[in-house]
Amino acid sequence: LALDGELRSALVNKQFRLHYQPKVSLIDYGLQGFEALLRWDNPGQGMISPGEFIPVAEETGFIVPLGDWVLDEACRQQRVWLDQGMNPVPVAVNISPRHLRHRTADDFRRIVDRHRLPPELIELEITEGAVMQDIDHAMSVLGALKAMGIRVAVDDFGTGHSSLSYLKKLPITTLKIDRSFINGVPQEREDASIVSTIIAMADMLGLDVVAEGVEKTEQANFLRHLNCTQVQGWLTGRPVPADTALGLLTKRL
Ligand code: G
Ligand code: G
Ligand code: NA
Ligand code: MN
Repeated sequence: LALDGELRSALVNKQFRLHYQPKVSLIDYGLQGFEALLRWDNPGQGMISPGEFIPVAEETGFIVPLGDWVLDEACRQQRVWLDQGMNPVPVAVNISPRHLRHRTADDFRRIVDRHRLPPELIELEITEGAVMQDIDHAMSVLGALKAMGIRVAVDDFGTGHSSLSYLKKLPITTLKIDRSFINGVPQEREDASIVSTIIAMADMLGLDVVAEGVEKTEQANFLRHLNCTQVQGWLTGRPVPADTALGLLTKRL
């Protein structure tokens, strides 16, 4: 594939960037964390969205070095913010299914350690589908990550048919409710029921819950009513470059 070669050159030529989208508290709108989102700053075509190249990278295997770069870059940025005296919040990176299959918890840990970061300041977002694809590997990697203190979120929750018996055993810290459900809230009765059930279940399992794709005030109000603690979406902040994200952080006292 021609695109695979272009992606490999883009990595060598330092054309990838991370943007950071805030996760905020529904209680006081305070900053709770960032999700790092990949962008390709293509000299001819401008910023290219990962939706256009992640599937190819996943297919060719380039996602493994690219995913390592994403984690390394997020850790490097987190270290810069700490050194600037900022009050830290966890930074989450997306780990694709193939990347997860090809790496161990120690591989991820080495990258975090290279930047001398407290592990709880890094979170890995793993899709429900990736976990279910290879349950045994996922269980062992997530278990080891949890023992190290690295946070783990299940992304796009509700779309990947995970069995509740696995969910109970999965060593994770957070559920992220897929934005397809948030989209219909509060009008669509089915979506409202699903969202309220996921929030109640997360609470019973002792997990944090983040609602993704929140665009409207009515959605935030509905979620607050259900005691959902965190939201991420255009309502509370779009993905922004690191220098803009810095403005959302506060200085340590
Ligand atoms: O930002 P945007 O909506 O264009 O992202 C499209 C998709 O790409 C989303 O599903 C998002 O999770 C995924 N994505 C964004 N950044 C990364 C990344 O660094 N690694 C992986 N594996 N997926 C990413
Ligand atoms: O698959 P994942 O959940 O990681 O997807 C994250 C993607 O969702 C990001 O690329 C981001 O650009 C996009 N996104 C974030 N907030 C919103 C939102 O409020 N509405 C929509 N439509 N997309 C969003
Ligand atoms: Na994600
Ligand atoms: Mn998601």
